Amino acid sequence: MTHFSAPARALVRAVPASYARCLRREQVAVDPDRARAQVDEYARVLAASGVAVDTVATDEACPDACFIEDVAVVLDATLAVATRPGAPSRRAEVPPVTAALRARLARVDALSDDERATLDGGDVMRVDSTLFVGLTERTNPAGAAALARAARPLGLFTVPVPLTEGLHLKSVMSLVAPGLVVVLAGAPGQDLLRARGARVLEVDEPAGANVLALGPLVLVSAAAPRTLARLAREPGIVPRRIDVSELHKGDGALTCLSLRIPPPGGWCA
Ligand code: CIR
Repeated sequence: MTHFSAPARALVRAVPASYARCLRREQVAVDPDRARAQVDEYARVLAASGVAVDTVATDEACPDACFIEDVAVVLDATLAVATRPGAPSRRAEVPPVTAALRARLARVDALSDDERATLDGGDVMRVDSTLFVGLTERTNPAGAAALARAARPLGLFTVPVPLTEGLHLKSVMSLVAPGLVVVLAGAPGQDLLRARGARVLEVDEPAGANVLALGPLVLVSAAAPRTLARLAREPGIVPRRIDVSELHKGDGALTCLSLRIPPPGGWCA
């Protein structure tokens, strides 16, 4: 069985000027330049923590391109699954990222031949040998079932988590460390997490529910100071604050800004 690890590599994608037209549930104004600077800083923090960061060229025709996590699921150091994003406007993001993954992994599989199957990477949360998959506006049961088929040969068990609110599963919960998950208070699925042996830390800040675990170092949004303080009390966790406010306006958070590749024999958040 593979072990939890910091990523060896990460792919990021710069913010296009068209980010001003990104999908978002509240039509607040977004500033692409500010968002770009925040993604650049995010990439610098990953690199400073020892992750080899590669940038996939961005595309002005894809306003949401910086949310690269949604277009693939990296299952281990050898295999990724390219997704079929639930939002049709995001499907053109998939081919260039698939090509970048093909240059770095032995295999990148397509999700499914069934064109009705949709899956966003933001709906997939790995906790040890379980993949929790949000059933949301973006990910449907056929998409979750296709991922389950791809993951089963690796010994990964898939648990669907029906959600009625929140964009993605990882908008309301994310891995902190092996067996430890932060969850937005009141979010569904907590019983499913506990049934699979996970410990749940409830947080009361929406931006605190999406943290990025890079080994003991855990990135926490600057919009979630109470979550940062709570994680600082967890043994073995080193939380670090990072400002992604302009990405929050586009319904994004920390995990969605990169695709992480573990070292051989490892898995990562
Ligand atoms: C979208 O609506 O698809 C983007 N504006 C935000 C995607 C955020 N992705 C993620 O949390 N994994």
